Amino acid sequence: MKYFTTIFLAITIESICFAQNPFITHMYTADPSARVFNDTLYVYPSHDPDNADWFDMVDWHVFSTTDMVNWTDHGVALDIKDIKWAQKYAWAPDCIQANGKYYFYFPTDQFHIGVAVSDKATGPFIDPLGKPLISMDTKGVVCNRDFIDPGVFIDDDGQAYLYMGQLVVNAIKLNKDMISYDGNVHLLEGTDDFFEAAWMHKYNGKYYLSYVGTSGEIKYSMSDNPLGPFEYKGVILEKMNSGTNHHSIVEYRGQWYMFYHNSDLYYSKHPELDEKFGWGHEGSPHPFRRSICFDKLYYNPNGTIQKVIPTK
Ligand code: FUB
Repeated sequence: MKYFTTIFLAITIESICFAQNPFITHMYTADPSARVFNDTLYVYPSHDPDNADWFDMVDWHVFSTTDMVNWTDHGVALDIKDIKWAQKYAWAPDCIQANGKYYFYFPTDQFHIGVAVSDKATGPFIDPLGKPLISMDTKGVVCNRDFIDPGVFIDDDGQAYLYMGQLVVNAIKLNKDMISYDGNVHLLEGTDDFFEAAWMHKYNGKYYLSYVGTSGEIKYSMSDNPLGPFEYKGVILEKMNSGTNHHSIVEYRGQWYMFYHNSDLYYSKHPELDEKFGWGHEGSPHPFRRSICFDKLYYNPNGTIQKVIPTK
């Protein structure tokens, strides 16, 4: 009995300590790319406008924490109006540290991927190229839907990779300058029902390509090589109530986390149905006013990933 009471208390304390979701509540956010720079955890999400009825996002904010409880909103780090070649759709970004700078990769217009640079993790980020880094019509790219969702990864040997695309994972090897690439586009094999949101991370020498499948779950495949071929391993997170999902996986101070989004913030503010579209209750998700969440992620001894249990 004492044993079960101890387990129950441990689970209860864990749930209370991590009853943090959604963790940004003053604005709608989605597509969280979490990164650790200099012992601070930063999150680079999309920003869904308060009155959004479509993915009509115009800017990107940066958030940070050092305790996974208190979050700082550093404000707008980049605005679509400051990218002269882009028209619209400030969708899912990512950011990485290299060469003593921070490189912010972002999609626009549903078919371009750009890069902007800053001396600080929180921006402001400046577009150094004056043009996209790569686009849907670039030689070698395969994309018959949107060309979106850049996810960046730097391997232990210093080689940087950028993954992107919808329905097909396109990957490029970035040059040392992080704002150009070697000219080749690689198409990754070994996903199951890949839709979007490719995210690469490494654990115990293995490469983990996680992504959103066409049915909305977050799935993953593993390989011994960052360009594959990969082997499908399973589902990490079941479909959320937000229509889309988009995640990242990161280690911070010895604990692994998965970041993702749902529509719980909208539900908490609007228990009634949205008159125009009928969104606003559990069975009818609001796809354009999303909220970012995180939960702990655990590996099995053989390196496979345990399913993440979303906390409220
Ligand atoms: O936020 C706009 C789009 O929705 C993202 O690019 C996708 O990953 C999905 O979350």
